[in-house]
Amino acid sequence: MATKKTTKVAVPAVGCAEMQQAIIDRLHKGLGTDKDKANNKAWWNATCQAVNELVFEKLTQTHQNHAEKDTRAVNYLSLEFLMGRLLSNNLQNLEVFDVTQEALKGLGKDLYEICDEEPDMALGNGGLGRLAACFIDSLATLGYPAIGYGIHYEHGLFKQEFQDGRQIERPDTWREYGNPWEICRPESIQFVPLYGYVETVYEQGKGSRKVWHAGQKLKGVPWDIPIVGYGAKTVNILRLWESRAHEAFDWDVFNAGGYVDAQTEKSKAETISKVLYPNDSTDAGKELRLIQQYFFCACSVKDILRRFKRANKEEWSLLPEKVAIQLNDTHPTIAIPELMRILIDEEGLEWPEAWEICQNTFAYTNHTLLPEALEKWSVALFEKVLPRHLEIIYEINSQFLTKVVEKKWPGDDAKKSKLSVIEESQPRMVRMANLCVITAYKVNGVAAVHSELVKTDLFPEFHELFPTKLVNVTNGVTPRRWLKACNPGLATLLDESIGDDWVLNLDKLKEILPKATDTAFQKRFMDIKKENKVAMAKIIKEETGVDVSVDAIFDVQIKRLHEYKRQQLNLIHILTLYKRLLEDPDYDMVPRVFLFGAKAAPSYHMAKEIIFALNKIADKVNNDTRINDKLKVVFLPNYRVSLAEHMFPAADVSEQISTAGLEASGTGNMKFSLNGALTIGTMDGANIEMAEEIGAEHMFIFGLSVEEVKALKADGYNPYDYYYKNPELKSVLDWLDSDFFTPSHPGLLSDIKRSLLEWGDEYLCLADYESYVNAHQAIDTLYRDQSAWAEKAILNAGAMGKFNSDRSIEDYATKIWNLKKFPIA
Ligand code: 26V
Repeated sequence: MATKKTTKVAVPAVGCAEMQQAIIDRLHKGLGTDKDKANNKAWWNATCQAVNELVFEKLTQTHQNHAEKDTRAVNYLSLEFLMGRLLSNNLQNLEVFDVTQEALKGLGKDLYEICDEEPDMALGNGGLGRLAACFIDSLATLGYPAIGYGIHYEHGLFKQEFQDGRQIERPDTWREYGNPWEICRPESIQFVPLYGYVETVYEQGKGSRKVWHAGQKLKGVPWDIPIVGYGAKTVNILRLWESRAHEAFDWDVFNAGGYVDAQTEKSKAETISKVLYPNDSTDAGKELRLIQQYFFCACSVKDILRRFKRANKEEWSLLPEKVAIQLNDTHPTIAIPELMRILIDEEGLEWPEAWEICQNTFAYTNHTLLPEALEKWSVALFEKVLPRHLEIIYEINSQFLTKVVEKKWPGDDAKKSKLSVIEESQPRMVRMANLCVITAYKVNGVAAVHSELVKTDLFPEFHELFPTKLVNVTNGVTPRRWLKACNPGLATLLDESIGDDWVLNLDKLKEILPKATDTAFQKRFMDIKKENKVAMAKIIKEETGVDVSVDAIFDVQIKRLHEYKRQQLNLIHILTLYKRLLEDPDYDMVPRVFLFGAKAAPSYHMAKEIIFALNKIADKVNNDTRINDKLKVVFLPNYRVSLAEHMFPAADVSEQISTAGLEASGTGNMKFSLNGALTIGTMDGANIEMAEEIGAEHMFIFGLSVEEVKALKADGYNPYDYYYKNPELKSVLDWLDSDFFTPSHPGLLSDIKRSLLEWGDEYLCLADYESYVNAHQAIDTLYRDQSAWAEKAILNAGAMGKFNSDRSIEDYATKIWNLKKFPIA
């Protein structure tokens, strides 16, 4: 095979001996231990500290560079940053991975084992949080001035265990023993008012002004996590706020003899940043979650304004030139009335000027069309917790309805009530998405089809009012983590074949397309996949005790558990295969391993039932000697970023099977293809754009399109039509009522059948079933021809250039942020 010379040799900032010395030094001077006594955790900690010495220098340089040039920066406000582990990523991005591996090897340590000691930073639920993490990697890599703002949760997303197949949630304790990556910045502490009342103060000659007398104050302590761009030309920060009690308040109570009361106040205050909400469930906690949102927005806005004032004094009209604030979903919407409040109540601006500034500062990303996912807060709760903000929201709304809506649709009360920030329901509610769309200068969806649906279905009237406001920025993933770091075998093959600059320019991957039919390249590609499957099989054995053959097709569905993502459709297909095997032991199929990873929101009953059913089916299938190991089902517990890093590279088949129109984008779909898996998927979210890039003929596309879904729903969908028409479907659904999978407990899996029949099958699983089964048959047929399979796998990976988060960030920078690069070197 012709190999290309690498275009760039990474020049490590340190040599092997130097790195060894740095690690040993940190063991001695940082941790008070030595190489003979230290356990792997201590080695991990010492290695992180050694890496930090390189990081902090770059961090300071970046900071000075941005301050000197008074650069425009983007502030990415997000309740979630699903970072995963940082050591291996930082080593990669500093281009010292190999040298550190060598250094540790010389000290008798394996770098991969050391990296495995790191707890995941699981400060997010799923796609939205991981996207934020990919974006801050890309922002730093591209040299853009940017800060990520979020919450320093004490407990990230819960740890998932299974007990008798059922999900049990345990607290996540990622920083129980400290975290070497974070730096506390007491010099940038902020104070956040809450509760209380608003007084209107009249001043002679000046008119009136509002004074908010808060009933409580929280202290926000910032923790900075350096974000190292690839090549280390920029190190930005992720600033996470931790809530503490305001000492002054504590001391008053304390001095009055109320030590115990003071402790209660303290622990109440600390509750605010205690735990990440599993926010994809409908009954997310109310008051605490609102306070969380306000707490982090208030700290962040104050921090942004402090920096602005340092460079620009009180030239407030310059704010939109210097500052862009991106709202990651509606969760940080409260930053809008907070900025208005500060400009008007504290800085003395008049309403029109403050409103102009706000409208030119905020942009908002929508991540879902699901109506139940659009945030609303009761007016009464707002009034209690944030009385001044409610007044401001009323005023924004009133001006919008009278000046904008009334002008466009005079006398049309229906339009007003639909577009109003206040929903006149019982109880009255504040609609956060409406406030975002009214204020933001740009609103974006996250994939082409999603952004179109935002215009046509979600906000059609807003689109009429503001025809240039709604735009698309298709999501992407960072190739540093999701290819270079997690799949070193494939990364090396790429380096050797097309040079190593694909890491920064993923479009380069298309240079492998001509090699798709090259048998030697195919063999290397498939050998790497096999090695990754061997590694995954080992993890499966360790985690679940199940033996799987690496000659089987690894068919993987990893994502949050939600009915719209349709893990239950995958389940009924598995039952179909199992039934065929039981009815005909010679049934001809390529052995298949179905792998799942998913957490269900703790209060989401059906999602938990689906996990339970899959685990019960797995028990039965994996121990059934009649089927000759042709079928295995494995549900890996505690799906998380670090597990995903093993699963994407080992997958043959990627399940992207949401009901068309419901998955805003998906980003796992991109990670799979990038690592050479073939997609079985609906024409939904980013799958559609992937099909454009790859060629739909190199994917297994099935099911109803967005238009067909709409038409079927409009016609009145009846799942029984499909149940009675397809005897195989009927028999697998009826199977769920038996005690076959839950011996002597019939009916334990019946809710799944009920949801698909009696309860109306909201997500159209039965309508798509036949087409899904056929697509799986096509997978089976293709896999028998390993060369044809390899060809398609290579065509998939080679076509992923577009789905680089660097491209997404360049799109944001040009279409929304108007941001310039300022790398330090
Ligand atoms: C929230 C809720 C809350 C109420 C119950 C149902 C439900 C379902 C989903 C959600 C999550 C909404 C926000 C979100 O995580 N969206 C994801 O964002 C990803 C990054 O843009 C995108 O790839 C996923 O398609 C999208 O689901």
